[in-house]
Amino acid sequence: MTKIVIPQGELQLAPHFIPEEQTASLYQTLEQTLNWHQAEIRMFGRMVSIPRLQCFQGEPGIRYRYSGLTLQTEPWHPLIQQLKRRVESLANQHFNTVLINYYRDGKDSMGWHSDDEPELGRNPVIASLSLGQPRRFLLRHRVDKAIPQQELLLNSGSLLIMAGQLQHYWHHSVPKTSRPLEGRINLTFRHTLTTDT
Ligand SMILES: O=C(O)CCC(=O)C(=O)O
Ligand SMILES: [Mn+2]
Repeated sequence: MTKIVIPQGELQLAPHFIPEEQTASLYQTLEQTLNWHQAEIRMFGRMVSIPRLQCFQGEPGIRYRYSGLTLQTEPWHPLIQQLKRRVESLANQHFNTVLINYYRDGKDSMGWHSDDEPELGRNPVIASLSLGQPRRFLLRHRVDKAIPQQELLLNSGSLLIMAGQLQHYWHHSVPKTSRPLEGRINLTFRHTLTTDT
C-alpha cells in the first residue's frame, strides 16, 4: 500500500491489489451476474435517473440513505464475499455492506460528494476496489480552495482506502468524459451502522 499524503484525510492506494491476470474475468462475471439497477433521485424538485447502474449488497436488514434514496441490502454474491474477505484483511477492518457502481461508458459518472451520511459514522474507513476501464478520481477540499485538487487514475485491480477525516474535509468525484471508454465497476466496501428509524 502506498500512502498518498494530503492534509486532513488519509488515502492509501494498492495499484495491483487484484493480480492483473484475474481482473478481466472478475470484471466480466460481475458485469454479467449482478442485479444492476438505475436509481432515480430527486434533484431540483424532479426525479432524474443517476448516470450509472448500482447494486447494494451486505448483511441483511441494513439501509443506506443518500440523496433521498433508500437502498436495502441484497445478499452477498459469493464472489463479492470472497473479495470482501481479501479487502478486510488488508484494511484490517470489518465491512458489512458494499455499494457497487457500474459506469457503462465515459458518459456515466459520479458527481462531487463525500461519503458522510450519518449511518457511516465518524471518520469512516471506505475501501474502494476498481475493475475495468481506468477512470479519473478527483478530490477537492471542501473548505480551503487554496489546497490543490488531487487526481488519481484508478486502474483495474486497484484498491483505494479512504480514512481519517477525509469525508469531512474533501469531496470526490468520477467525472464524465467525451472520450469513448469501456465499462468500469467500482466496489466501495463500507461499515454501515444499523438504525431502526
Ligand atoms: O467509482 C468510484 O471510484 C467512486 C465511487 C464513490 O465515490 C461512491 O460509491 O461513493
Ligand atoms: Mn463516494
